[in-house]
Amino acid sequence: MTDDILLRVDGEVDQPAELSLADLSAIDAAYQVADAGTLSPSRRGVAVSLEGLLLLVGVRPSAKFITLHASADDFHASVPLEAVRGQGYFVYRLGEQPLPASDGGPVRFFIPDPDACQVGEVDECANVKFLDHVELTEQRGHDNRPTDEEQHAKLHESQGGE
Ligand SMILES: Nc1nc2c(c(=O)[nH]1)N[C@H]1C(S)=C(S)[C@@H](COP(=O)(O)O)O[C@H]1N2
Ligand SMILES: [Mo]
Repeated sequence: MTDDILLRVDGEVDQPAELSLADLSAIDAAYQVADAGTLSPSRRGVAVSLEGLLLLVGVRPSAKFITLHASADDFHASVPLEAVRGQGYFVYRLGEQPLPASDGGPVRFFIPDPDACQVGEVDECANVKFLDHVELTEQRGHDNRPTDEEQHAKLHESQGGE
């Protein structure tokens, strides 16, 4: 395992953190999911729950929104924390390596059963790939998810279509 920083977590937390693959792997086993395929059949890799991460950084009661930043392709989603607590995961590892980019790695946020894109706040678009920064805030943060079907179709086209 390398010591490269995969994920920065900051904002309304007691202990802002810069987490490597080893750091994420060291989160208590109670919060780890050894095979993301058990969350959703088409997924693979090791995941850690949002709860596990929030505990690690000491999330403050003032944190009302979670903003998921992917600087790699400038994609950002901000959702009410309550809406994803208990159902969000970070898939971060495949074997001893970070999750491959083909799976949305090195880290991807994953809600196993989201609404379809644009239908709800916690939609498939919020399953942010190439995640490198998680921010907990009092107010909604940066969110540039597509807001209409045309933008959404373009986004999917730019990623090889789906
Ligand atoms: N960084 C990043 N994450 C992203 C997107 C994106 O364009 N960039 N697209 C979103 C959309 S619209 C969808 S439907 C899902 C698709 O993820 P999948 O290909 O793993 O199913 O990723 C979401 N996460
Ligand atoms: Mo999508």
